Amino acid sequence: MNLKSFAKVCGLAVGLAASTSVWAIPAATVGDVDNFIASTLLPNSDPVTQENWADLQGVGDLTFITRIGIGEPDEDSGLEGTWELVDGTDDVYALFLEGYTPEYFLVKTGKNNNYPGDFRDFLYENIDSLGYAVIDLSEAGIDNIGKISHVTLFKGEGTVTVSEPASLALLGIALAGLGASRRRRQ
Ligand SMILES: [Ca+2]
Repeated sequence: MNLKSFAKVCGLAVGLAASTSVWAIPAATVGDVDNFIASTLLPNSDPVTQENWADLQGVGDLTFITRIGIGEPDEDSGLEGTWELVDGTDDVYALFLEGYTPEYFLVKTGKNNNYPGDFRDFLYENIDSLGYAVIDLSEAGIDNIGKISHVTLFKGEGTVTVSEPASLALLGIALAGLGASRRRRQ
């Protein structure tokens, strides 16, 4: 075998390895299946369009965080992820959310021919392990995992994060102020 054909065989081997991009991951690592909320067919995949629709699904006012590309990096965030089959299942998949812990996420797919309506936008509430999106394909009506193009992450409405020490300090300042104003009045 000459060098050129050896390089070709190597290239083929790398290509095969890359195409089997689904690996099994333990359920204990990724947590429970996240709550499927609603699906639709949006006119485009703009995050603003997605957020406006998500806001109407009874989950409060969501805020766009970022987007993770599947199979290729997202053009804006540069983030890329891979779905992994959850051990012991045949259609539950998990995606590591690149260190983000969103309360909600939207899965954007290509055509879903096997399901009525051909919905391509699927909204989930993120539960249990917030670092992973875990979805049941048949529950939502997604033909196969390879059809997912990207996942959009959202912050929930009730997540104004004030830490305990900070809120106690604020309460302390407020009480001190109240005390001071009472003393001035006397
Ligand atoms: Ca989760």
